[in-house]
Amino acid sequence: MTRTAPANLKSNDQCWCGSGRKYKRCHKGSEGRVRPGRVSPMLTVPDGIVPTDYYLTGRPARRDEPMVKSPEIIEAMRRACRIAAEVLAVTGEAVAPGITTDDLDRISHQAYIDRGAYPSTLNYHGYPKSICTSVNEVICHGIPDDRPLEDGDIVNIDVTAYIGGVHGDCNATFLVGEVDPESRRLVEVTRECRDLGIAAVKPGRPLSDIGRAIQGHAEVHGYGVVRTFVGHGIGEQFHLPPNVPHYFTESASTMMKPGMTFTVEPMITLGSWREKMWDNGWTAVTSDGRRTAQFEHTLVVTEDGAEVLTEL
Ligand code: EYF
Ligand code: CO
Ligand code: CO
Repeated sequence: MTRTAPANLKSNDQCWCGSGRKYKRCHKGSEGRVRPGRVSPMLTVPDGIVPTDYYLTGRPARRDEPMVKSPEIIEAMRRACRIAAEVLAVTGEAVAPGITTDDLDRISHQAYIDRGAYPSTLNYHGYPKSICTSVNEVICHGIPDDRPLEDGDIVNIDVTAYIGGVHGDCNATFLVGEVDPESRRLVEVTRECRDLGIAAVKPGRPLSDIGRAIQGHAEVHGYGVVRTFVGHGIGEQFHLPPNVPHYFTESASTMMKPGMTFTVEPMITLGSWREKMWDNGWTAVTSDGRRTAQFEHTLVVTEDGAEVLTEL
């Protein structure tokens, strides 16, 4: 199927995509953008895997959980985070033109199971897949579907593993074939933003130091920082306090303490940092259709900085 308009197509002509609608009411202005594809049925996990409390219901139970974790929980998180990092590496190795994001989901699903872990996103608030795959202008929560990756795309793969009663969360943006220099630079600087954010982690300092470091580096390069989606506390639950903004705000006044575990996962944009949502209710894309990239680690605050738990 062609993905572009014939050069002489007029606004009131029938759209090239076969929808039967006028071109101006259908694809005009959105050529080259990612569109939702077909989503395959939800996968299951075998009996040997200990699932989360939401596997069957889609509703995580909310429990009180301290931001500062016990040494036992931190040790369990080291294992969950290592597995998440391995699943990310295995899935990332499969990225190539022609593979669908649904194929990547199946590869990751098997990789979690091979390591005894449950894919934390599976049925989390009803989310239907074992990873998120966010292509080009998709900021986050792209649902794997039947769209084949194209030469020149960038794709973020977000992996979270649940094992031993705790979660580990990480993501990376991968290049598909030959990628243009502007997108390659975006991906490189986004990784630097994540790493500068982590370098700002210090006990006795406010969480706002992290966003200050990230926003400063992004803006030097003329990039935007997404505000709606933030890093999060993580442990026995996938998401819990504190929120970790990737832009500077005085409201991020929680002081970092040794034993706190949270993610740093900046989403950096070539253009506008504002998002809009797809009709599927999950997927956020940039409001201007320009590309965006993301990198994520889970870390624990130490006596003098941070220990990154999702590094291989
Ligand atoms: C209820 C979801 C719920 N949320 C966060 C749930 O932290 C994450 N990545 O680093 C992360 C991943 C996922 C996630 C996957 C699914 N969800 C998403 C969007 C809307 C929503 O409403
Ligand atoms: Co993640
Ligand atoms: Co996360």
